[in-house]
Amino acid sequence: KRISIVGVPMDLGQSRRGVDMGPSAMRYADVVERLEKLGYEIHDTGDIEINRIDKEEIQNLKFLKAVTDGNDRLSQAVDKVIESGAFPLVLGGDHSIAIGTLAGVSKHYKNLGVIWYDAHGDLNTAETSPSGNIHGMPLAVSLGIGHHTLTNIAGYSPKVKPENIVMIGIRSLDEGEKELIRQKGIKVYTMHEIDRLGMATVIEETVEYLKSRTDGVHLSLDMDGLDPTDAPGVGTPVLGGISYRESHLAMEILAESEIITSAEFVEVNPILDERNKTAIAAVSLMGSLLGEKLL
Ligand code: DIR
Ligand code: MN
Ligand code: MN
Ligand code: MN
Repeated sequence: KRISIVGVPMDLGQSRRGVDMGPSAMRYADVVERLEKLGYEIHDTGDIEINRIDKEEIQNLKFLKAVTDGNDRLSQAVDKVIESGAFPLVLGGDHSIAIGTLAGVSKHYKNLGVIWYDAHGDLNTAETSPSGNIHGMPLAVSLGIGHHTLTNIAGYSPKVKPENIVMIGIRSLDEGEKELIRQKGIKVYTMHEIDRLGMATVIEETVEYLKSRTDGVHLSLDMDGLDPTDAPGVGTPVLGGISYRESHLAMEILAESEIITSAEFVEVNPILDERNKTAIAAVSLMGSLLGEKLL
């Protein structure tokens, strides 16, 4: 089995500089060595080129051109990885890069499933966004909702159907995002359901739900889905999140299920971190997702 790592040093989708160093921080936390130990052949393809083209904001979309341009390159890189037969593992970078990852992945599946592990919904548009930050928009864009330069990356839209999405760890939503979730009937496990049902049940239900209706599942894991005590190195922390242990359990059950066909780990910001704790946690979760076991 082969894994191709794609680094995306993107920090223009949000307002805290430094998340562009996320891929370096995860490499420094030995992502390659850790996954090699599991018996995979690892190919680190290096980083996607990100160019800061524009400074000004276009219609409440900050750095639209630069984000579009980088995601366009990312989608081509991910597409190539899948064509080569390897598992794509994308290292962010802010969450705006999910636009490019999903554009590269989704064309290879008739019914791609997406697990969105995040404190936030990332379902804003230029019209509903309080910030103009594109990292708050990638799931909407992938549904075909948003600025056409973003929705049309890789030349097709939408990349995912609302009924093929499961959101986990959600605890911060803007009004427009709440409306979109209700209108599209997207399946959501907020922190309330995680507390009430327990993570094991949440993930078992998620697997059951996606297994029957999809032919591949992408995991998009925003490290701010975790509680800030376990993942302090993120730009938009929200109290009351998923613990390190619950996250490991989630990854282990996903590994057993064998439904995951691509993954990305985003929003690791080493400038805001404590001794690379968040990158180390991310790499540890990748280990569990890809089959690591104690015994
Ligand atoms: C907020 C924050 N909903 C926004 N979003 C974040 O700017 O759209 N997403 N932090 O990860
Ligand atoms: Mn292709
Ligand atoms: Mn996010
Ligand atoms: Mn988030």
